[in-house]
Amino acid sequence: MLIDLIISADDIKEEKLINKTVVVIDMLRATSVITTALANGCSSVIPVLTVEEALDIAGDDRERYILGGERKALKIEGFDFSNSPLDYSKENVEGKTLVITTSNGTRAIKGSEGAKNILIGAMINAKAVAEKILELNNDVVIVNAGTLGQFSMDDFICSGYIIDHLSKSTDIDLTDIATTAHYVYKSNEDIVSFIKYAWHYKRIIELGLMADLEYCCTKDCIDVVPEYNEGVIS
Ligand code: 3SL
Ligand code: MG
Repeated sequence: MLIDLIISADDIKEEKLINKTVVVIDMLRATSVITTALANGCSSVIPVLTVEEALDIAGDDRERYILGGERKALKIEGFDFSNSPLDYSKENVEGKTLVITTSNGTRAIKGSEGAKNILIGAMINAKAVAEKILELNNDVVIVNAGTLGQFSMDDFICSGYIIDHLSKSTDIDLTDIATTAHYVYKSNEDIVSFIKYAWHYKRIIELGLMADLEYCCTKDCIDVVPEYNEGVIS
């Protein structure tokens, strides 16, 4: 099994994804939100690129649809919830369809559409993602959402953690960048010692969202692996 890694949504090259299992990671915070919502009984998640698309899909049916996401890490006007995974409690999401738009995460998901399978990964479901990858037994490209087209330390170390799980269960071949992600994780198993230097981590601290950070950095607390298929994550 060969594992490669792409460092941001802007760096996705379609030809690298063909016939591959892709894992999209935006641990701060979009893929943590999606995983949490589905674990709490949300029926499905529709990722979209723009606020207008989200509003169009929900239309007047705000019983069936909830709108979530962010711009500049803040809740979008007229939306139900922000991009905090803690908003997506059972009480808020059960039986609803979440339409979500975020700055990086949903772009990375849509940008991965040429792949064979698209899994949604984060620290909170990393072990379950690794198990699903083993079951699919295919070459893997880990797509980091990154931050505004740039490399993001948080997504990178999360990739290293998933690779670490895989390395304990099967023979893996790693590209140099995937080896580096694994090395970074092995050198910082508590992860916060590394992530605390990330630009986006500091932004979330500035916003006072410490509880989000603590939650998003929790390892393997959810065993749901969301999968994106023809526009819908379930
Ligand atoms: O970029 C994204 O998709 C978001 O997860 C960013 S934020 O953490 O909500 O700012
Ligand atoms: Mg992010």
